Amino acid sequence: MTTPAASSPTPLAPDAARALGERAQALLDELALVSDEPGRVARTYLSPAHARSIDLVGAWMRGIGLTTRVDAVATLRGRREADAAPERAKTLLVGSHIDTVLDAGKLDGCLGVIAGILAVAEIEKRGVKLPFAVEILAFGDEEGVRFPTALSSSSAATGTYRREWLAVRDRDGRSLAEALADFGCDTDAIESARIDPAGVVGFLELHIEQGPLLEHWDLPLGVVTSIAGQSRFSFTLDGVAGHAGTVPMDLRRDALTGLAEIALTVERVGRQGTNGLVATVGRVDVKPGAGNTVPGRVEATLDIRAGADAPRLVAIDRIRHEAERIAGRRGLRFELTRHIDVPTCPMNEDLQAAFARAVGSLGLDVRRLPSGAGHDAMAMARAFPSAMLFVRSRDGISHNPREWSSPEDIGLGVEALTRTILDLAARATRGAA
Ligand code: HGY
Ligand code: MN
Ligand code: MN
Repeated sequence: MTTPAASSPTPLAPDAARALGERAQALLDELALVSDEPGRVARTYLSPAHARSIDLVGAWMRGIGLTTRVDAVATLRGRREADAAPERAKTLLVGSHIDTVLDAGKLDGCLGVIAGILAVAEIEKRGVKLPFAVEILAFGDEEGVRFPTALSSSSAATGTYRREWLAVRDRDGRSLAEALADFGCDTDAIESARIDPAGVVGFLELHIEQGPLLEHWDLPLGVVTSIAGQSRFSFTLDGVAGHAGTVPMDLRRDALTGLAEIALTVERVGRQGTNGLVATVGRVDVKPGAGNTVPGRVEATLDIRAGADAPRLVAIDRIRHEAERIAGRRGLRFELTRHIDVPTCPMNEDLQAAFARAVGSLGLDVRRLPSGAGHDAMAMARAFPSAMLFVRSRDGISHNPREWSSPEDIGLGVEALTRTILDLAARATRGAA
């Protein structure tokens, strides 16, 4: 659905959009250098790079006058008090995540945090008084790369943290509880990270689209209608390791060839699904991993998403059933463990409308689109009105160092976020009048 631009827009001049976007890109470039691995962006939850990113982004927040703190699950929070009656004012939450996938781009998550900082700086520069506080949240565990959790830090903000997550382990065998303690977090204080919904206006997240639609429509921005539900699993296949030179083909119980048949089944089920169903085997560890040994064990991941819950749940059952049949035929033991089940999440209509007004005020047509990628807004929507605005991704690429958005599009995204905050402030002020 496309809504035409506002009748009397106040577009941002291209050079102003570019300048604003270049300011954001400079910060994104600096943050991208904070990595756990040389030569590529890899910043996982509670890692040394995560700690350094908190220092860097926290300094940027304090540099624009925010007070900062790190909560019990290592979320960095930067707060600007309301200009009127701060003691009883509500809070508008703005933010995204600063953890990354491995060999990541520079924008996924980080753009939403940096855009929040630049938006508050713009509001200060324009001298506009706000009737609510603004709190910028930099979540540390959206991607779920190090631990088989996801959205754990934004879940803590909404009081939906699951304490069983504390027992999950990373690939080095370190538990989440141990990693939080190593980071200086108090796992007994996790409940203190919860934000009381009674005091919250809502949650706004600016994020790259990570897909091809805005580019296809030749639009810089788009308002998100809903976020695809997702289910994430790990699974193992156990056969028998053997000598690659002596075990005849018909006597093998090869875990890797079993995995291969299951991975092709996952792809086929994904292709046959509806509502944008996607199914992915993203990581495979082959044991013992020697070239002259028939693989005896495989540990892998399974990620299934769709724009509606029913097709996703049907696909899970089909994949489970077919994988069990393949494993049985091949003499393999198949074990599937579910780690994440997040239902399809509609975005708040009023906040969508606020984003739409801001985009329209820039003289841009307003297109609405679903998100296939997961976001912290899915967790935040459990407790607060939440909405997202997408910035066009070149070639729709993300989770890849080639991830890129133009400075003009980024600048328009920051300006749209700024105008959305101002729109909500004006409405809150009128409402209070
Ligand atoms: O996997 C996702 O959808 C997100 O990038 N964490
Ligand atoms: Mn993201
Ligand atoms: Mn991501």
